[in-house]
Amino acid sequence: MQAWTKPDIPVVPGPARRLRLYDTASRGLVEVPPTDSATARMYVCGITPYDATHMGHAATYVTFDLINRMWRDSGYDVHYTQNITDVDDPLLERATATGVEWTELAAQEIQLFRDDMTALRVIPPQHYIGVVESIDLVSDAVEDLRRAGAVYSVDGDLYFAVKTDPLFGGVSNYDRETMRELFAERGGDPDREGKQDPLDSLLWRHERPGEPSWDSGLGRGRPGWHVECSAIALKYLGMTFDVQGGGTDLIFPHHEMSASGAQVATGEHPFARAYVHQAMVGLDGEKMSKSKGNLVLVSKERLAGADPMAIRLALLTHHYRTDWFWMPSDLADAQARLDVWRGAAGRGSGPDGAAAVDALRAALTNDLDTVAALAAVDAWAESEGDDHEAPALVAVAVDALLGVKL
Ligand code: 5CA
Ligand code: ZN
Repeated sequence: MQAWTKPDIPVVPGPARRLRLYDTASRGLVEVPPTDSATARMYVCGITPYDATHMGHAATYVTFDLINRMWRDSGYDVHYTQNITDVDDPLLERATATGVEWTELAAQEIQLFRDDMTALRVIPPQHYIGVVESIDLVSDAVEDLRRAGAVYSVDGDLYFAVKTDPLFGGVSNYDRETMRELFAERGGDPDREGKQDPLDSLLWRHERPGEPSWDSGLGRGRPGWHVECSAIALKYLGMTFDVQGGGTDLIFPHHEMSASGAQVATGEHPFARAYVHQAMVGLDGEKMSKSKGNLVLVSKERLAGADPMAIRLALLTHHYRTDWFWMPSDLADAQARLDVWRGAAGRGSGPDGAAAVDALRAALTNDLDTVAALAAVDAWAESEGDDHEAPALVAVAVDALLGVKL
């Protein structure tokens, strides 16, 4: 699938710093990629295209964009893959409810997402991969699991037996009770009769009347959710890539299951060196979600005249590991900050530019501390100085590292 337009990414003078990120699996900070690697590999779970990009999605993709930018600043060759869940229950349900062809709905929403990402200056993945274009890849991945003895059938639907992975549970660290609850909440079927373990997850859904399906060696049907991400990540990045990313709502079951499936299929581990999760953005006291409909949409704000750079700055105001609620005043506050920064970047001189850039790098490489990063730029913008190169230098760093074009 075609991704979107790549923004210009200027090179920032001065020494880069090594990025440390919080890893959900080991519950601590890790440095990725390893020091002897020239490449950095990242997989971020993409959208299910049945509604427009909301601020929660945007926060997620901007967070992983910062990782991409910090790695590039360090000179890594970044390999970035993102999927699109362009066939799944919620998409099919929405298409039926609104009387739109499911393929049409997906195509529209994917295009809107591309436009939003372009406006927000998010660097596109090299591999932007839909499930519909990956049916053979996914069915081959299920075959690999079958050869590993990890697959069984319930009335023609194929399931992954979690007991075949001795490391199952190692991504989320949740206890079984929590896993069961979250599994039921997030698309799983713990109570289905005939399963060997309530947590076993669907790999291949046998064809149903009125649903799209494809021929495969597994019989006619369509892929389950988790195996799509393990199959796409393994093909385009390979095992033991650096960062597996998404929102905290994907920790379990999605990232747990994708990692397990890949580990059992390959006999290797870990799936990813770090599992990085964006906290939830909400509205009016609840998680922003397409199913609840409590959305602030990037495209709507853009149409209403919001500067995409102010939207991006509003998202960066919060640390990615803190849940937060979108407030009506957020955009105006971000616009005011952007105006101050733009004014400061347009001056003839300012305080020490190299020091400001180093403060920015120090904050961002410290587990993407955007709160400290924004404070560093504020402090620079609000003071006077006689460094004539500083305004241009800081503008370049804010563009390359924060993705905010002044
Ligand atoms: N297609 C799957 C992943 S394979 C999916 O979760 N799609 S999604 O459209 O529901 O979400 C897209 C991305 O946005 C995911 O990484 C998800 O974790 C993240 N996300 C969804 N809602 C929020 C929210 N309210 N706050 C922050 N991130 C969110
Ligand atoms: Zn995914």
